[in-house]
Amino acid sequence: MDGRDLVRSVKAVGSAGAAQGLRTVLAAWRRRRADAAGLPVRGAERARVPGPVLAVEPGPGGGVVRFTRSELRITVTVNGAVYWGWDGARPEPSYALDGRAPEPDPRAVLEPDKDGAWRVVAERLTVVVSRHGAVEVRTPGGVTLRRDLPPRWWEPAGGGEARWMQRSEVAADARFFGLGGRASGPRLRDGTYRLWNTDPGHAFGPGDDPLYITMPVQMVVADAATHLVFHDSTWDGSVILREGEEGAGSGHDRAGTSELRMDGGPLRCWVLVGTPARVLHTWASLTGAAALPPVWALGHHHARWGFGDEQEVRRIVGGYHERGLPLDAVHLDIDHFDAHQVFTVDRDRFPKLPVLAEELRRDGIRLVSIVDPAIKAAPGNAVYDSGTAEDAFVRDSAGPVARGVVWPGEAVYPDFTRARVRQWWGGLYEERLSQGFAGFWHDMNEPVSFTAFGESTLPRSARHDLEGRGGDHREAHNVYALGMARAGYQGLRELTPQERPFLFSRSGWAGMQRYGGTWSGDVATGWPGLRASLSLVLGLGLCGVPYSGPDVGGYDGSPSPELYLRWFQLGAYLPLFRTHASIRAGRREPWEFGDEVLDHARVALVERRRLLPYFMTLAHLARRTGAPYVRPMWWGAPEDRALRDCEDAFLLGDCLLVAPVLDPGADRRAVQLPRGRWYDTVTEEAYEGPGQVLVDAPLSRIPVLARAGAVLPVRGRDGGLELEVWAPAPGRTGGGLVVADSGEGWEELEIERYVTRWEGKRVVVERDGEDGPDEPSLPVRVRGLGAW
Ligand code: MIG
Repeated sequence: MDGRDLVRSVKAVGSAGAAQGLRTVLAAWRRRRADAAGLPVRGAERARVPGPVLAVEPGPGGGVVRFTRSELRITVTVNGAVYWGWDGARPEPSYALDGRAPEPDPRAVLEPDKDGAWRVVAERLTVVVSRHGAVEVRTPGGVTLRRDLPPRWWEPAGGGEARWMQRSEVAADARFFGLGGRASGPRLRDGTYRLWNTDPGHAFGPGDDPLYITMPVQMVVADAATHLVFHDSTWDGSVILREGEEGAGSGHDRAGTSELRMDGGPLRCWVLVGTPARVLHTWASLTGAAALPPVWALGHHHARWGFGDEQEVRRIVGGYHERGLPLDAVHLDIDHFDAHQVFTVDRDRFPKLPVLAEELRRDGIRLVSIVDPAIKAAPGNAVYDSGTAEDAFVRDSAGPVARGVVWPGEAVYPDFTRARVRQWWGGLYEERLSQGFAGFWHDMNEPVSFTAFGESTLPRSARHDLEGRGGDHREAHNVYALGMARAGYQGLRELTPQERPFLFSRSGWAGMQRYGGTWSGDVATGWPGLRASLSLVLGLGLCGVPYSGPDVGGYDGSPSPELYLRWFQLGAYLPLFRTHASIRAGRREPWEFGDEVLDHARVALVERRRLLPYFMTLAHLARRTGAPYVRPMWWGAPEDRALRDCEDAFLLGDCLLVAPVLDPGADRRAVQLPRGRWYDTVTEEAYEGPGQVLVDAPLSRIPVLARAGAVLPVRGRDGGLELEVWAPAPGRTGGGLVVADSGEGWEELEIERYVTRWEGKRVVVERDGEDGPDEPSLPVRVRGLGAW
């Protein structure tokens, strides 16, 4: 036990009582004992590399290249992705893939290359496999995007899981993004990034890594092209990144490197090449479309750990109403449970939850419930009893059900890697629905078990079903939350087939977007935490998870009025817009920071409501194209180096550029503009990109710029849909997409295309139809004309 562990155990004692503190000490010992008995001992290991090539066996979309000590299976699939697996690994089974891997592309063939190498030529890329097993991905023009050196395995002499390592080189100008939710990004600088979903156990800042969602997904952006690489292994590991360096024309560039070290799992990977939009589209076709949120989930949410009782919830909602502040959802945390037990209600403090829910619903406000996976290990607890009857819980390697410690005390964990358990768990949401809840907030699913020392999770030796294959927590840990999300989503689909499930989850893995979104987790209150919030949302979006947002105001402590406001203003332009804080933190209601903050927060809330149809459209586009709502500045121009390094602003869809204030004391800020004309959406002043400009950022607002020619759907004063059109630059045209969704149900809606152009001194807008352009049926408001 080191000093940090001690502090942690003392904190656990202090925060949850002496009994709980004692439990965490016991749990830590138990965990250590379980792993000492249940994990294979790492004895002598044998290192192995593929060795020289022996033969090839062409097959659909590529084939198999045999080396003396391994074989490499390569397949180019019809969606333009390339897959390869060492030791003959196949793409399935996989927790990331949405169903089956796509079909091989019959046009891609394995053929001899120079020097005993082999290659597969496909439409969007060429893969070259060297004589010793280096794998290069090249653009059709022949530029190398990525060179994976021959891998190396370490095999336990007595058999068992092999560790492996693979080192890759990328262009000297390349930048790394992704790897799940990282607080220090979005650009991932030199360092080690671990792949093990982790609750840091305290409010985190940019220096904390790893966090709740890790994914072996890297987005690599370079002059020649963008590519995404996904190593499909759920095991613990780490990625060591080093950006390259350009020799300023001397010809002595140093390549960027990425080294992946994994404790196990197949050595297999997917590489997707193209523009950022193309790459994420392909990624979505592999891992599944993002769940479509109901429109209310795109509004404003207010949460807190510790509302305490129904009266307090009414007081908060009343506070929003009295001050004319739009509110769409209220979240109840674990304090509304009976003694912290999931799927129960404290009837003393929340005696009539369904009535409260109904009242709120009449005012257009939904109730969202937290859901923790761990169940109090106590006969008489209905969920424990039914789970025991189902044999639903994770077991120790020695046989008995594994126990951890969470808020309700000693707890057991459903094994979400078993289909039957997911089915059982999904049914439990019926109790939540009967209490009036409309949305679900999955927490503590890394999963967490409080321990006085060692890792705060289940023993690595704990057994999981892994869809019948059998395995332990080393393999199941990173996909625990993914399985929980799948179970919840599927359960809700069955319980309320007419409705779109709304679910977001703290932990997850590649493919989690199929079931919902996520949030920052316990981001530390402070300016660095504000910056980390944006990093998380951007990075997750580039891993295919488009819906997320921070705890506005930060999770702990008390933000200054200025920090709170700047966080609120940023949050208003992120997919999940939620104020939330710890039971030990200060208030987060917009009126708790003085009248000036209240007025400015109201403006942000009203603007968010006005933009709801635009957010809804972005949700549909995310689902259909894989493009996140919140995109890095380089989205449309990855070759623009200044944009590639811009981390303090983002594009919201195609139409808007948001430049949040991330530092105290600012009343203007520099913005790095992509090419074209951009209008300040408040002053309508026009700026010309590319290049850097200074824009006003008074306390009353953060700069939001609209792209010249943009057409976006907004809510008009009467609540109806309206088109906001920004005048195209002189001689230019523009356009935009609209999905007119009322926000409920499953109807497959059309994507409406609008185009705009100058006609003499007038800006005209037309709807692009099959039979040619048409008058738009929606009211149109043209802006940006004053700039002339
Ligand atoms: O150990 O449910 O990240 O949002 O308020 C803390 C109480 C458990 C952590 C979540 C946070 C939530 C809190 N939870």
